[in-house]
Amino acid sequence: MPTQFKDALSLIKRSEFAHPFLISSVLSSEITAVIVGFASFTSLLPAFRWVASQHRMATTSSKNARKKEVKKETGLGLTYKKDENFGEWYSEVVVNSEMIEYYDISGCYILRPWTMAIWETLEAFFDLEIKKMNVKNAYFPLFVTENVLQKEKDHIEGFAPEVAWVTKSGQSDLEIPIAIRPTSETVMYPYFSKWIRGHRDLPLKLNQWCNVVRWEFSHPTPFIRSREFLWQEGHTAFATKEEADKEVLEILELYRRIYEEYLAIPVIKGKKSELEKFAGGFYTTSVEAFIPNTGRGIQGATSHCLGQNFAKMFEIDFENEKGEKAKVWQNSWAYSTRTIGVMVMVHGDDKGLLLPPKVAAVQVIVVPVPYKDADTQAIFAACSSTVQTLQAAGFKAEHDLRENYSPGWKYSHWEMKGVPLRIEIGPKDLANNQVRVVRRDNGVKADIPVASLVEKIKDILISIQENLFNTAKQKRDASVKVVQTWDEFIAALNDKKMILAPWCDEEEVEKDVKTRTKGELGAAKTLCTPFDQPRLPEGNSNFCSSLLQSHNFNDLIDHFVSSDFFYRFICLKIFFFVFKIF
Ligand code: 86X
Repeated sequence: MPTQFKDALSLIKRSEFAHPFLISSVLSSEITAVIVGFASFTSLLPAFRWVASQHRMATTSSKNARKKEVKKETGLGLTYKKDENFGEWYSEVVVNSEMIEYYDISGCYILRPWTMAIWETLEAFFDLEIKKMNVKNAYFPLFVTENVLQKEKDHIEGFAPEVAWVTKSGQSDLEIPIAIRPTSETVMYPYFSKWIRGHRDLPLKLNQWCNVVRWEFSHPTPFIRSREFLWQEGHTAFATKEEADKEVLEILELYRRIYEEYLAIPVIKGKKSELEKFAGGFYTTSVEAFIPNTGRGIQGATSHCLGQNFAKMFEIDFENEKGEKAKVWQNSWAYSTRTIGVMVMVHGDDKGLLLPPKVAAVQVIVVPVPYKDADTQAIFAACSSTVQTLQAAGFKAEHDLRENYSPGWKYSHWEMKGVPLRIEIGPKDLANNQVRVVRRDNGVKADIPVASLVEKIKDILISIQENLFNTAKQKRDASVKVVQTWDEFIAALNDKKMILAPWCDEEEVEKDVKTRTKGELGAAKTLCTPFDQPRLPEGNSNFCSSLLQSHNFNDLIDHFVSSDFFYRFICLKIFFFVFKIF
């Protein structure tokens, strides 16, 4: 391992989701198929009971262990700190905030209501927007036969070990095993071929909200890498390349809005390199986010132009206006529940989850603070009327009137769950006709007159949403390093930076960077060529040659110097970004 990576690696080793791209081949030969059996419900009952009892045993013993641990620490808080043990912190936050419950199949997680509320908010936004674009929802089957799946051999080949198969029904083998969809190109496109005849059948724009299964072998992480996940997959067909190109960017803009406007996470829009694009497609665009704690970029969502590759394989032809036979131009695009994992990682802190108001299931939690001799009933009534006023004004407000928990316990509980704003109502507030508000993002407290409740709460929630985005952007921007030489590149990589590096768009250079940065846990890879290219400093004509010289690409320099140059971003072990020089 190159010594310059020792530091970075020690950081990575402590982080649980850091391994992924690196050890993917280690286990892949062990299991190549998943067997799922069907059986009648009654014959399965004893098995269900057994699973249930095992599960109770497991959760009870781990609960006891956890109780002890937590007690030792803060009473109700987290055992791990975000900056000290990011991987453990993440697992603890998603569970303690009641987003995720672990399941007895590795890589599969229960998405609890606190998670699903966020997913549904994103879904409602995206679904409305694509309907404005005249995309229609459909639903295609979960299963696909081997024949159909293999139809598109080239792109399936690399993915084959991830495909899960159903091979049995009860005790008997199925005549032909059927695969569970890892993505739906092969499921849908035979029907695109059937449904598209003439130019009047175009464009065909379908989307489906569904689950997919990819039996990954690298370290599973809730939301970020799970074996079953939820997504939307859009699949569209056009008569012309121009229409397809336009849609790719329209969808990418919706993905940017999901991250920036809803999840308060800054992303970089750009184009994937040939090496990193979806192999079956023509070109791939993406939004890329950054996780400061790991120093890694993470692909947020992708919008592909498939060109006519799939049209050739699946014979998706149409008669154009001139009466000639032509092939359609296709796109596909997806975002998944990974969005939620990125949100947890970017905004969460040592108190737990931190939800942007726009996606929070509860935006305002109202907690009564009854002192000994106070009029508890009046305080409870004030809490109820506060909730009513806020709900009537369109806010997601709830109260926590449970009498068996102290106000302090409730504060920690709702902080752990990431509720952006807390309202406390005690005797003094009642007397002054005010409420006390406490922000989850910065802990700032204020007293608000009941008369101006709605406007004030609105302003504060907007301010929290903005603050989360600005804070995340500051951290992201501070993690971007523009490099000029290979030495700077390596230094920045070890410093957990996302790197903006010049690149000539040559695959050899990209592969060479991968080889040179390879350690036990992986290598740097390109993230994208950002569409927004930075203004370059004056007199940078040596920029690329400097990188290339120290890179031992002397033989290529003449060629590169005479061709277009690009700036690229490179990020710790995994990514580089590309900036084009004009
Ligand atoms: C790539 C490509 C594409 C539609 C999208 O990114 C947007 C929505 N699909 C997905 N991909 C695979 O094609 C794939 C195929 C198999 Cl068989 C697999 F097991 C895993 C896969 N993972 C990704």
